[in-house]
Amino acid sequence: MNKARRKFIQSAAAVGAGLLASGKAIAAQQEKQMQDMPGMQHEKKKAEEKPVPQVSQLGIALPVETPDVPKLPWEMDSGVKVFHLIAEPVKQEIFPGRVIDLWGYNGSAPGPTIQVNQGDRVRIIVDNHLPEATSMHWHGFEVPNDMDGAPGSSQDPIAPGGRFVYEFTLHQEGTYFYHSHMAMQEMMGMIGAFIMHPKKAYEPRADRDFAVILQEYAILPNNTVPNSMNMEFNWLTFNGKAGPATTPLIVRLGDRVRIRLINLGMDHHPIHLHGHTFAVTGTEGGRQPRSLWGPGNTVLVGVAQSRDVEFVANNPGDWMLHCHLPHHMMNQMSSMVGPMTRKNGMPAGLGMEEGMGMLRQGSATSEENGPSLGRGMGVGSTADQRVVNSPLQAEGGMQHPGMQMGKPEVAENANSVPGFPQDAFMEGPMMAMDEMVDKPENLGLRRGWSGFMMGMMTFVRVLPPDQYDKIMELREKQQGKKPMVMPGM
Ligand SMILES: [Cu+2]
Repeated sequence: MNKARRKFIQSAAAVGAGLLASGKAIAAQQEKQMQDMPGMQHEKKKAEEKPVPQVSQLGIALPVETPDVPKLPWEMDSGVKVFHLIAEPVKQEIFPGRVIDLWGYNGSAPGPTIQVNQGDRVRIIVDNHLPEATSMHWHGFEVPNDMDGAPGSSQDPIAPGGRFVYEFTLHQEGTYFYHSHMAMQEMMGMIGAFIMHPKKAYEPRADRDFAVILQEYAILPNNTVPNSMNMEFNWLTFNGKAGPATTPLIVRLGDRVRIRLINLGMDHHPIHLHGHTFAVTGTEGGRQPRSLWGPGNTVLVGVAQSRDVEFVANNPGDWMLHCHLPHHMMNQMSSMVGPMTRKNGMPAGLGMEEGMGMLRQGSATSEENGPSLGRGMGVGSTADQRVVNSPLQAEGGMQHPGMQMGKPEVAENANSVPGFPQDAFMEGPMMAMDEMVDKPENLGLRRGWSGFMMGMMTFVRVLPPDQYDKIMELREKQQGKKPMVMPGM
């Protein structure tokens, strides 16, 4: 190993360690590097005044923002951009107070976002700090076979404590991603965005460019480790956060906005945007020809796919952006079991195990089990009784710090109406936690908004310039501070 190379690896290791130790220092370093990136100076200037698009701006890349996910810094080594990724266990707070055990990269799941320019030569050092072997696949990259990261065929798996150095030249452009090529590791969070900016800027030019990674986890109550074998998921995330902990995408009224959606999991996600009509302008294979840009407001992002959507944010307001699968708009979904009542005498399911759908014998629709998967059928069932510490009890009862416990709005005859209450029905004013997820991007949202935002859900906030600038200013001030605090914990 030559001197320069050794020096680099040492500094790269320091960068890796720094990512874990000092978010602030790294943020400053990233800031500098992003400034060096073509287009960043332009981005800075934009905070003061919205520039008129000029021909000279062609060829300038607009950096992509991945809310809640760090950017991966790099170092130059004789014309090669060198990145360092550490595969490791990660404690990820996906929701206030809900810290789960995932596997990711450099302290984050999803891993940090890599941004390069078309034509760049990159070297990516992958260290394995997992207790088992891993391999890194560059999804959709047209690279030499021995750089593909297919364990067993293109390389040996990277042993625990081991390292593999990937190096290739990128001739493609678009929304790509990297991920572990061990299937179960994918289900533990091991993916990150890899944005290749085109040599010649896309037309029409976007003002804001975001990346959102879609993930899902099955975590049983009182567990912190996802069940990677499960086929139904109860925690759905955008960039590693479940609503309302997701960070809204902040845009100026009139901006042209690009959102890059990336999906790697067991489910396909129909992502829907309120109040706007978009076009799908790119896939995991790069930019789509313009002749394919049909109008839409929902895009199905299949497993292993990416979809770029673009629209002009011409409709002011706070607009939901979410997966439209009903179960993916919920948090911690599970069948109703035990004493969780909204009113006296709610028909509950059977025991914990049956209620969770973990059958020991018989089929789910059998005579004995049918009614238990979910809840009982009988109107006025007395299978369950109201308990004094129920969080949903109307007369006050238990209070969670930071949560607004409103009175559940339930009709007097609610229990005599077939279909009430719905399983896992937890939306509403009593679940609001505006203060717990307070951050600049949420400034000015309607009070109680957080009670209706769950799972794969966030806002695209289309703001007038003064409000936009205010949020950006606040965000600048808060940089490096932990945005989410669980009071009393
Ligand atoms: Cu979904």
